Order: sequence, then structure tokens, then C-alpha cells
Amino acid sequence: MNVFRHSWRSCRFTRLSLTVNGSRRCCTSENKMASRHKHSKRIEGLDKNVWVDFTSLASDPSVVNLGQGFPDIPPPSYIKEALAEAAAVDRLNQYTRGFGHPALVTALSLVYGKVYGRQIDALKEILVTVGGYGSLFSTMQALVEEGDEVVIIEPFFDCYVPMVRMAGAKPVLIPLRLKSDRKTNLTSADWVLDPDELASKFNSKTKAIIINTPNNPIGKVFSREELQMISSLCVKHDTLCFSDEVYEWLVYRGHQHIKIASLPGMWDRTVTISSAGKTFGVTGWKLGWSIGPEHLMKHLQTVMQNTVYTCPTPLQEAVARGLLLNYELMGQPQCYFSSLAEELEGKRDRMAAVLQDTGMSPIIPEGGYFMLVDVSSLNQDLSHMDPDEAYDYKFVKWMIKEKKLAAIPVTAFCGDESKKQFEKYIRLCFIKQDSTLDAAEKILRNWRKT
Ligand code: IK2
Repeated sequence: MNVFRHSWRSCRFTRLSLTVNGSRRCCTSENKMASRHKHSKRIEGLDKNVWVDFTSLASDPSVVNLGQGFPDIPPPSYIKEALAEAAAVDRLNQYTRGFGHPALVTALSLVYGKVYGRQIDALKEILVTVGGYGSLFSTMQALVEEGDEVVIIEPFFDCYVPMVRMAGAKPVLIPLRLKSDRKTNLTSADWVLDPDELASKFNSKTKAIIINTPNNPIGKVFSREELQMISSLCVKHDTLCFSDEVYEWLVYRGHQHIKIASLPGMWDRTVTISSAGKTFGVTGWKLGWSIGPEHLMKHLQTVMQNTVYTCPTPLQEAVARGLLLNYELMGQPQCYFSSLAEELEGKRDRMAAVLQDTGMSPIIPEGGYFMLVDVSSLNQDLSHMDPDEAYDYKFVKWMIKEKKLAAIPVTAFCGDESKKQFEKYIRLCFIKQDSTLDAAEKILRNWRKT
């Protein structure tokens, strides 16, 4: 029987409102107000966010946090010192050039000039923004139109779909598919695009494809052949390419990071995105950049000048100094661009070995600092939890509560149709100091014993 409990309360707008079964039903004038205050259509359905949800769950200090992708190893001391020095100079505490602090865009043009083997115009071909997020956002707002389609490879960094939607366009998803029959010793290279399936996603409405290499969350480093397949579709259909390369320096032995913008016919149609947070392990600094041809970058600059306008000057100055120092060292073992990957490779291998020992199946990443883990062999019964939630969401919530170990559910990086393929995987972050990895190892080994 539906028993209504109701009471009258004073209402800000009309003095009276009715509470029915604990939820407030408003009077007419408040209803009108609410509809005038309704959110914009462009953010419809975008209110859920994996970082908001899981970062708060992992914030309990008793939890070992291998969830969100940030290091707990210290950043290089020279970059911290450069920030302190910059903040001590009065001029550097004021606004700087909107599209990028002159010292930073100059340093970026030197580093990437070497990487691309072409001259990069510091003023016209680079835009400095608020993190990789800011670079992605200004790219989509500047170049994606209502009614466009944008191809996105799954699993994808979760903000791509909301950003495409906020630009008024339609995300068109294509999953990486597991090509191997093996259940164990899988690597991220075992996940591939089907060439025919990819080709079927392109049509006259396709404005762009977003690629992410090394990929978050799976750690795949796209090979030259794979990038060539993508680039030939871009050229054939005259589409743009947004290449998210925030983990560009974090590539493990036997693999090479290739910039799709460096392939024939691609420079003029590609915006490449990277991040100081990922390059120097300073995710809290939130500085990123886009690089591309002037005819595209000038539109990103239009977005920047009318939204954020400029990024913090001392941070830009410090990143510029860090880049210049490592520019001089490029090709040498002490260059941070390569030495960080070397340090991380040991952490990756250690974590993979522990996971294998405990009966889980990690997918060894070729790049980046995340590892997907197949947890299906644990057969953890979660039937007492919300039946509407994907298995991996429940598993991670359960693991945080019961095992005090935080991860990220992988279906956060998928569209609805691919959720089944990925819901037995969780993502662990391994850019952590040994003491954090020791604590995680202890949890995993005890888990096995029980
Ligand atoms: N692009 C990718 C692929 C990223 O992974 C990130 C940062 N994500 O890190 C959170 C996580 O996955 O745990 C970004 C862009 C954004 O970079 P930034 O932090 O510089 O804004």
C-alpha cells in the first residue's frame, strides 16, 4: 500500500511547498523558476564522473590508492626549484602572453622541433592551456561543429565523449578488440582495431578521430602500421585527427612512440595534445599544450582568449626551464623524458609479477602508467550489490571497502555496447613509490592466502 506522508513547509518563492514521502514537491512559481534555472542541453546526461566518485572513495588514508593517475614519487627537484625561483621574481607573478608564456612556447618549439624533425613556430603553432584537459577542450570547441561525428577508440580517456557532446557533435565509438585466444600473458598489443570496422565508422559527417597513444587505460602504444591505417582514412575522408599523447615519453623497451602528425599528409590535419603534469610528474600543476598547423591552432587560440585567457606564469616559467634542461640532455640516459620510463618499467614488471602470483591476469602495458587487470578468475560474488551497476564498479567499491586497495573500473572508459567486453577489468596505477607498491603487494598476497 502506498502510504503518503506529507507536510507543509515554507518555500523560498511562494512560502509553501508540499513534502511527499520525504521529497519536496514545489509550488507553481518554484516550478517555473526551476525550469528557467534548468541546466543547458549540452551537459545533459554528463553529470556522472568516475574521478569525482572514486577519488572520494579512495581518500581514506587507510586505503592504498592505485586509482587515479598521479605519481606519489617526487617530481625532479630542479622543476620544484625553478618554480620557487620563478615565484620570487615579481614580473613572473603577473599575467603573461595569453597563448603561452614566451619562455615556455620557445622551449616547446625546441623540444618538439627535435621530435618532429621540423621547425615549430612558437607563436603560431603552439597553445598552452590548463592541462591536457584544457587542450582537449579548446580543440573540440574550436573545431567540432553541431551535427559532426567524431570517431573515438574504446577504451578511451573518459572525458572525450562528454567533450564531443558539449561541442554538439555525436561520438562514434569503435572498440579495440582482443585478437588473442590466450587467457594469460596478454599485453596491450593484443588489443587491436579491426580495419574494416574502423573504415565503416568514417562517412561524410566525420569531422575527426581522437586517438590516444600510449593509451589510457589499456597502455597500448599504436604501431606505425596502425597509425598509417588511421591516417589513410583521415586523408581519404579529409578528416582531422586529435592525438592525445600526454604519455608520449612513457614508452617501455621494445616499443616506440610515433607521432601521427609526423606521417605523410597528417601535419596539416592533426592537433597533438600533451601535458606537463604527465611529462614531469606534476599533475597538480595543470599545464598542457596543443601543437598543430597555424590554420587549426588559430581557432584554438580564439577559444583560449575567450575562456581561460592565460595560464599561471610561474608554472609556465618552471616547466620551460625543465624542458630546456632536458632538451640539452635528449638522447642521453639522464634525460628525464627517457629516465622516468626506465624507472617505471621496473614498477610495471613488479606489479605484473605480484598480480600473476595472486591469480589475477594483468595486461602488460607497452606505455603509460596504468595496468588493466582481469579479475574474473577471483569469482568474487557481488550479487548483494546494486544490480544496475557494472561488475567492475561493484568490484572496485568492494575492494576499496574490504581490501583497502583502490583502483578504477574500466567500463568508465567505454560506451554502453562495449561494457560487457571490459567489465571484468580494473585499472591500477603504478607510478608509485616502493612503499606504496609494498603496501599494495601485502594486500594482494594476503588476499591470495584467504
Ligand atoms: N589525456 C589523457 C589520456 C589522460 O590520461 C589525462 C590525465 N588523466 O589522468 C587521470 C587518470 O586517468 O587517472 C589527460 C588527458 C589530462 O591531462 P591533465 O592532467 O594534464 O589535464
